[in-house]
Amino acid sequence: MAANQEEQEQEQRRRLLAVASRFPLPSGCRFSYGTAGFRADGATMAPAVCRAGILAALRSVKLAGAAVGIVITASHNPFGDNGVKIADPDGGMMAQHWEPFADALTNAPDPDALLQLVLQFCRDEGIPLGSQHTAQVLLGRDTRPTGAYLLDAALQGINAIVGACAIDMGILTTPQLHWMVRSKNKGVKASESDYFMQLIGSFRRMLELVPKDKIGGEEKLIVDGANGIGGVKLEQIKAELSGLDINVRNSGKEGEGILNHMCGADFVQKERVTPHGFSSEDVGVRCASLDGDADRLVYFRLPSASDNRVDLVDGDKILSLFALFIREQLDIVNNNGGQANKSLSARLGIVQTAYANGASTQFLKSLGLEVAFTPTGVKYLHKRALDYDIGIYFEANGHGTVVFSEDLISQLESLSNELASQAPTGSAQRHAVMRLLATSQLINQAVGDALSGLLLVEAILQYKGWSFQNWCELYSDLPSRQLKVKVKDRSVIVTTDAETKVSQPSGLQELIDKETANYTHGRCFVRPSGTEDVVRVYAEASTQVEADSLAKSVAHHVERILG
Ligand code: 16G
Ligand code: MG
Repeated sequence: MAANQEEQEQEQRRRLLAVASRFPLPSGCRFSYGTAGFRADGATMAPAVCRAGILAALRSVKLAGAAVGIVITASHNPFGDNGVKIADPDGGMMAQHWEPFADALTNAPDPDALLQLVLQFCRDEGIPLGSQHTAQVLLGRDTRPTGAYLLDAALQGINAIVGACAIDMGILTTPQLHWMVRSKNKGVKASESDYFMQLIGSFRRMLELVPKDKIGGEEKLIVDGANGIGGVKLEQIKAELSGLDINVRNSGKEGEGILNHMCGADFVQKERVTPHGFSSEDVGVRCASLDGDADRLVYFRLPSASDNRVDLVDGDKILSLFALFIREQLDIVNNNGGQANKSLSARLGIVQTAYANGASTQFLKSLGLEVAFTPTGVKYLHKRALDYDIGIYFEANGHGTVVFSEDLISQLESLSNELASQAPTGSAQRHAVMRLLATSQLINQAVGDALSGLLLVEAILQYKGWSFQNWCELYSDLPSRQLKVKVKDRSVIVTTDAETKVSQPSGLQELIDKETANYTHGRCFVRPSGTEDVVRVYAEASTQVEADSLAKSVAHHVERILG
């Protein structure tokens, strides 16, 4: 072994031991890389965040120096919590097969155990530790008070890997950081102003393509920013968005309220009431709500001044609007009144989870669309959506996006060029192609992004000349109920078929089937939560009373069997 290489390996060991002793794991502390990374009380997170820094740098070394991302946020969770998750070079979630190592690394009890784990893992994975290599990690954090201190822990973790370079991208929404990682690895401009320019520019192009007879709809929109980073960013870009009058509430400014407290997409979707900062003066106005790190989006409207209950448009209905629009554009491209001489072969697919309201699935199927199901969690939905030329996925909670295959984008680009020379015959077709291209630019294809999703919703509503009411009327949600059951050990429940069936403990699925059979349009499933120590029960039926009663009786069975 060359003397230089040996020195570097020693240096590598020394750095890992040193950083691990600076961030000891408090005794009794255990972290698990769940559906959304590591999450806990912000004050206890430094050891986990430091180790996530080591992990991200190793991931980048493994992937030949491609940029990897770290986001420090606890999303919709309370202000005192914090968390960390890693973005892979394509801007998506870290590959799942690294999660067991993430857990082991984070729970390594002492510096020597940590060093041995890293060395063993690097041998197993063929990671050239300590020799000539590079690694780069982009970091972003939200507005939480523990953010700066945790950022420092992450930087120390990254710098513990020889050759790694950390780039602090600042205070960002989660999807901005994912977008930057993706862009950087594609070799395109990846700064925050590039992100803003892409959103603003493609939104403008979408509005330019609105048919003239549709112009002049409901331009006013009130946005609940959850007192988080999404509100701050929206304030920054709203002046540049002509054709839309946005008023941001819970914008994160001093004195407006507490992050995620009585506001935000999670609150509105679960409680179905207006967030803090809204009043009877807002009756009838179209409103949207972001979560604390702006990767979830829901819409709502206050129908009457007599109470604060809202009409909710959740992720399922956002998905339905996107699917309808994209399907329509593809039809124009391929049909164009029978005159089409160029056509596009595009497989359009929808991905949902068991939480999707049954009425939305039925609506999508009635459009002739293929609907696939995956377990809960963005990493599963996103991966499945990549199987299509255009894959649209959403969770009911408002997290989702649209992904386009590279092949389809190049087909669209060449079709757009060809049709340009055939105007005016090709113009309707060409406009549809341009709308699809603008959509692929406007939507954040790395991950669900409330800001880009909101602009796409607004552009589509204007294109269709639709009011909020028209959108609500796409279909009527089936009444549903969600319950949580506290049990001794939630891992006893094992599910299959995208969480729609229980395979263990035996006998439970038969009981669920028996209860469900008592209700018209009854549907019910149970699953262990990935983020809380509870079992979740979801039930749907044709009336609210029936949905409540189905959920309650199944929850009783779960309680009795798992105690
Ligand atoms: C996390 C997931 C979200 C999922 C939720 C389910 C990401 C980025 N977030 O927030 O997709 O809906 O967990 O929580 O993947 P649960 O397992 O407690 O029901
Ligand atoms: Mg979030």
